[in-house]
Amino acid sequence: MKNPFSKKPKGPKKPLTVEQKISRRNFISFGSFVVLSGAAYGGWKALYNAPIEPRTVTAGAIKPLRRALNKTELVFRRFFSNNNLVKTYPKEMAAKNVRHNSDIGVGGTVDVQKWQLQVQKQSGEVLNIGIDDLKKLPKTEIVFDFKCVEGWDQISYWGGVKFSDFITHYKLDDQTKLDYVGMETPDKKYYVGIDMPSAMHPQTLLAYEVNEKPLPQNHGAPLRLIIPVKYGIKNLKRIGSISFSNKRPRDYWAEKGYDYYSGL
Ligand SMILES: Nc1nc2c(c(=O)[nH]1)N[C@H]1C(S)=C(S)[C@@H](COP(=O)(O)O)O[C@H]1N2
Ligand SMILES: [Mo]
Repeated sequence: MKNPFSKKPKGPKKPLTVEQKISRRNFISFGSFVVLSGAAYGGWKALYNAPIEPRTVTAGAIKPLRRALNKTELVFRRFFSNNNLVKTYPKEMAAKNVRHNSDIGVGGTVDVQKWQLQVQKQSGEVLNIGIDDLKKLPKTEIVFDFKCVEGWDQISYWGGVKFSDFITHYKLDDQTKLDYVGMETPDKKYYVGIDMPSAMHPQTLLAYEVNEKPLPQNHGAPLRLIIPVKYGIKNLKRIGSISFSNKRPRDYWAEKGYDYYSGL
């Protein structure tokens, strides 16, 4: 029986002419060009139209580009939300000569008695708090391994007021319903944004002492942030102001490409 699928009767293939070959190549390469550009355009469009990330996670980057990092961040957030504590050490293990590193916004000398911490509530109300007022609050101490993203770490000993005690004392509990705390040096040259759970973590301090002595100028006199669940970059020295918001506060190193969350 004759095969209904057979095409033309078999015979010697007619060789293509040069013109036919060229036009066939052109067709193929132009066709591939169209298909590939379509794919590229489609890919670009998919990214372009991709949703911005969920609220509180990273700084409005396009979602697919940040998916892996966000997953890590969310995993660690869950980890920290049950208040896991950073490892602490006996006082004797703390460095006597505490390493000093980087002084953006810590130029000149602060007059500790004139210095005031400016607390900016979201309502616009501002509290001005002197260092002696903060020293009257219950004191908390911590000895932990301070880690800098540049690769060094050092066990150091800090004292001050727990951030969450400070919140309670100044009746700022409503502010902690917001997603972020922002802190800036008095001259606004160094600034950090901290997610609220990390700020409220029981080991986070507004520190005014190192090795049981008032903070020296180069360690951020009279008040600095000690936040053991984060890398050194977030431990802002010489706090001038504290604010609260749902929008990510500006962050010096995040603006330069470092991870905003910067958790350990
Ligand atoms: N105001 C201010 N705070 C800062 C910095 C800075 O440059 N300016 N550097 C940060 C970095 S990168 C680190 S590792 C620690 C270093 O703190 P130390 O000098 O007390 O060791 O401070 C952090 N806080
Ligand atoms: Mo650092």
